[in-house]
Amino acid sequence: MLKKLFGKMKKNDEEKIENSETIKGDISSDEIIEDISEKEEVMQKKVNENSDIEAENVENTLEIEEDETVEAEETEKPSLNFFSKLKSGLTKTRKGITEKIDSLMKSYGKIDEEFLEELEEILIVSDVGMSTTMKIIERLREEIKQNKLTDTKEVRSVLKVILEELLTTSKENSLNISPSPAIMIVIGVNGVGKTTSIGKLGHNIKSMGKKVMMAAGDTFRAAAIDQLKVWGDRVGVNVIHQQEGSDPAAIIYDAIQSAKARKVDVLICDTAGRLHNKKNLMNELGKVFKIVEREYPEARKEVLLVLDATTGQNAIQQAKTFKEVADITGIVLTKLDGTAKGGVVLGITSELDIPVKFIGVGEGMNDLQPFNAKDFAEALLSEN
Ligand SMILES: Nc1nc2c(ncn2[C@@H]2O[C@H](COP(=O)(O)OP(=O)(O)O)[C@@H](O)[C@H]2O)c(=O)[nH]1
Ligand SMILES: [Mg+2]
Repeated sequence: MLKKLFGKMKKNDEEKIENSETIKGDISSDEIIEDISEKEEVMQKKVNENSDIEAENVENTLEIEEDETVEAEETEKPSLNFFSKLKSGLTKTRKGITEKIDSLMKSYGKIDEEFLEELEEILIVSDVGMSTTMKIIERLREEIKQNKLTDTKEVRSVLKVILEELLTTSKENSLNISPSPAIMIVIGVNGVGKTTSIGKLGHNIKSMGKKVMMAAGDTFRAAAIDQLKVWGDRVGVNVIHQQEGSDPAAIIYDAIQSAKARKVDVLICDTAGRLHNKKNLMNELGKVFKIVEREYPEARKEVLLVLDATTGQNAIQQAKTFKEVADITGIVLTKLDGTAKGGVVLGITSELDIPVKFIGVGEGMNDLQPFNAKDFAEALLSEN
């Protein structure tokens, strides 16, 4: 379904979260969000230029936006095919890894110790991570020995296979949402791209012919609720929301009842990333998971952790923390288009054994791709 990818839609300017929150206490001591926490949060509330969102904000009642009022409005033009889109989304990472490997191959010709050391360095610098880099080099040495490789040109195809192996986890990397109903809880620290990914996922799943509903479980700020509503309008999906400051678990409860009544196939729930420490995180998410277990035992469950690729190794730290408090079924790795640190995908899959299910390669509704290990390795290492 995503094979049919269209051109980028124009960048949404209704709300730009430049930065994110700091998680304090246990989590910050792990320097989880070092990069993003240093910045101030800048919100540009342009959402309500020609809408009545302000008025809606003060209402206490549960609101549901009707399908008919929310037909997708963006016009999209067909453009690159799936694979070239993946490659172009990875441009910066490819520059960091592929181009360096290319010139390394050219300057060496023959495989020797020095060549392998330089290759190791390229991988580490590209945020693949130390232990994963070691695994790759070790596997490469085995292959070189076994197949008696001597020419550096032969390394590329061997490396592709090794990367593909590493990117393949023991777990399923397609979404577990069929048969209906299904519920998806989307978690992650602030600013990583949860709400945006929910919008894209909603669009994606809706285009599979399923009935989708979203729940605005990040109640910390009105702007976060509005942002999801804007996405709901854009992709033509109902959004269950309450006012700012409401209990997230109560919204998920309402959303589940509504999803049942309306025979929704997939309910996608946003959550707040503004959780001050591990205990808090556990409490907040724990309440949500409890409601889901109690109210929707028949639903298939996906717990998707959203990670921002631009944070490199910090993303792995975040994943480790969230893994302690939630049974994560998959990762959505965002902003791969904006970083040369795409190598972090390798670290995530090999160190955590959690499958990356989707990657974000832009801000538009079509800029979310299902992750495929073979395509990714190919896109990363193919020439030009
Ligand atoms: N370039 C790029 N930007 C993204 C991507 N995913 C999200 N963003 C942007 O990241 C910012 C934060 O996203 P948001 O969904 O609000 O994060 P949340 O706080 O986790 O809900 C927004 O400006 C998004 O447009 C992506 O894949 N690529
Ligand atoms: Mg959000």
